[in-house]
Amino acid sequence: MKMNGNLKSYLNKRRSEVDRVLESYLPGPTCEPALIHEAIRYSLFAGGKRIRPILCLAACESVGGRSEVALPFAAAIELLHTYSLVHDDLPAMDNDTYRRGKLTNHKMFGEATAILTGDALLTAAFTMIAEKGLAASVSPKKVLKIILELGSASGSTGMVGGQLNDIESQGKEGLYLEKLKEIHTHKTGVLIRAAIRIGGILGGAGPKKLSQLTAFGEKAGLAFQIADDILDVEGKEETLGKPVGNDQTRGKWTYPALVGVSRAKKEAAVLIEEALESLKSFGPEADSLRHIAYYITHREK
Ligand code: GRG
Repeated sequence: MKMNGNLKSYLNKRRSEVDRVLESYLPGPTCEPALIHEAIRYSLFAGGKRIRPILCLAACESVGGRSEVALPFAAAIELLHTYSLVHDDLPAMDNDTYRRGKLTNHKMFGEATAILTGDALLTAAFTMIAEKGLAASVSPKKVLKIILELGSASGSTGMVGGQLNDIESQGKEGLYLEKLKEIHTHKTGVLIRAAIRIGGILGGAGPKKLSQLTAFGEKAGLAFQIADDILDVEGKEETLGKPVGNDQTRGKWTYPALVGVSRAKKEAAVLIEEALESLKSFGPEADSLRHIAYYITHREK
């Protein structure tokens, strides 16, 4: 199914806003040491969808907030996400050659530089939040909340823990759905949920709205990874910017491996329905968020 024109232009507009903020925040490619800044920019501006920052902005709008306020914080989430991709591609992890249609960071710059690129991106995410938080009209308490959200989502009990379980489970017997859900939720879902919660916090959500956004983020985050699993089976290499079929070759635990593509699609669709249900008390300000939920399971990359 094709994306509708309004959603496409919303995503394009938001993506260029995020890119503009990142472009002006980061040291230029000739700033010393030039190699690290070139390597950071290489992976960051390789054509990612910017879905996490866009979800953050849409969540901010959904509770009546102004997306300009959330923009620098949303952009910082992309720095952290790009670190995870650069490290995920390393020889010690997935050992990938292509990402976002280009050679992976370590293939381009060498392993040591790629490790440092990831480290620098992760550090820059928190530096950017602190720096932009100081400059913005956001209260220090909110800035601390954002740091807490992002730190706990990406650390050992969040994304890093999920990544470890993903690696440990590869090629192992005894695959079962609850375990797979747990891996997917931690590896991918928690950062997506954090992006949405951060948007909600910046938009001024009260406890009830924030917990509804959290429920939305949990469902949408898991659906995002199921869709990623399906794209590895059914996607097109030239659209995805990386080879397909990698998960199967590596003996990864995925939804299609466990329940088949058709049931995986149904599970993802049910999760999106449930995610949308969490937003039922939200007004039309949440329409962008609703449309992005639809996009999660209908995207081609
Ligand atoms: C701490 C050494 C160390 C490594 C961390 C945590 C981690 C490595 C990697 C994260 C795991 C990961 C890559 C999960 C997959 C999530 C996923 C679906 C990534 C692709 O995201 P998209 O589709 O990609 O948003 P673009 O390119 O559009 O940004």
